[in-house]
Amino acid sequence: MSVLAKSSMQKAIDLENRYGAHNYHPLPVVLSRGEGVYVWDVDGKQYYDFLSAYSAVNQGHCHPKIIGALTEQAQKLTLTSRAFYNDMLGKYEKFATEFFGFDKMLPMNTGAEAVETALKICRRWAYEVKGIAENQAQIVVCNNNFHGRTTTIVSFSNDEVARKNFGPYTQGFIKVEYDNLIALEAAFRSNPTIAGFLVEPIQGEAGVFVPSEGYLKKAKELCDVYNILFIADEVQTGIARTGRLLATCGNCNCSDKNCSGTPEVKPDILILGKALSGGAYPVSAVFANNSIMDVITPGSHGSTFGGNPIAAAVAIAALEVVRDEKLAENADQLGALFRSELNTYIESSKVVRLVRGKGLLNAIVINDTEESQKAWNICLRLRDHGLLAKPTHGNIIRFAPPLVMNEEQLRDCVSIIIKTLKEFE
Ligand code: IF1
Repeated sequence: MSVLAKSSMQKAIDLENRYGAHNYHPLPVVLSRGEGVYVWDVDGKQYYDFLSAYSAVNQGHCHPKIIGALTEQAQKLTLTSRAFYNDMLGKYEKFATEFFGFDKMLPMNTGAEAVETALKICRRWAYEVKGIAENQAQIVVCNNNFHGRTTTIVSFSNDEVARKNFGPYTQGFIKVEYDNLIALEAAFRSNPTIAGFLVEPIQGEAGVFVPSEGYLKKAKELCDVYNILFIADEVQTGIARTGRLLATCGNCNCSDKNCSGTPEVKPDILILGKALSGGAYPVSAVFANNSIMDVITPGSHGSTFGGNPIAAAVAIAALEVVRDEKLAENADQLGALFRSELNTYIESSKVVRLVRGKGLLNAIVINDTEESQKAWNICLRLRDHGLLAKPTHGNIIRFAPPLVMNEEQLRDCVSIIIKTLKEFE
């Protein structure tokens, strides 16, 4: 290669810049392969993946069982649409509803679509079951929420970057402060047309904000008192990420040893995406019991790809991996180790204010302003040292590795992170 020739990394970046819409600002690294907790760039350099595609790759990159199910199904039947039955969807629906402990599910593809689906189910339920007058139903959401990118979802976002100039906005949403039961009850009490409460069990984009102990449980109790549906968006927190099968961990029939004893909350509507496929395919779903899900009738909702045979085969395999490899338990143990090791470092750190999170969904807060470049610069150095993470806001770095990590790898990662932070002290 001549000295003037561009690196293959720069070529790949140039192509995206030239031909792709500029809706992202990626870290400058170009990946071409992944396996387990590792990814490799086009020059063959190996990294620990500490983003896991925003918690979609909980089962690790290219898990052989999931890829096996994908390729096997891809050679038999890929898509029928829902105009006909296929021989995989029913199997998947039985498996997944038993796995999470609900009567029924509605399969979609992306997280945002599943959120939209939940909102539609909730509104129908408001009119047809709760008896709210036509077009009056309100859904309560939280400040600093992140639920996706559709026009309705950005309508109730308060992130100006995600929302600005995408109006006119969808009506029917009331915002309350997250982790504030007084504000929640005040909203419920003052408005008889509220049909649902949509909430992230941990706010991811807001900076891995874990609510106070008991918040979700009490919020669900309030929902029961006011006959309001508790809608849990577990697109990011679900599927073992936070050390439990679900962060709300209702009394699902899962084999998670942490789950059976102390169920926290059973949502009325559960939204899953991302790791439902282990990152191999876009698969999302909404779960509810019959009294709610039966408001959906033929023609009222759907999707060409939702519930396709590949998605069904991939999702069954992805959930079996979570169960068989005890990923919730592993995330719980490694997460505790991660926070304890970082807390020890933080005691004498000027750069890091705190570490917070649950299971393997964690973040550190950098001692600088939200507008500062420090978190970004730290991520660049982490990359140089073989670990990929991304800032959320200017001063928060999210750490969410695949859950198939082992203790030795985690300790290696902690030492990379601490070594890097020391360069900024
Ligand atoms: C992007 C964040 C993570 C989600 C919850 C629904 C969706 C998401 C709780 C929509 C998606 C993503 C999408 C990604 C960035 C990302 C993200 F930083 F914005 F907040 F994960 F932390 N509910 N989260 O977190 O799912 O339609 O994307 O499949 O660039 O938008 P989707």
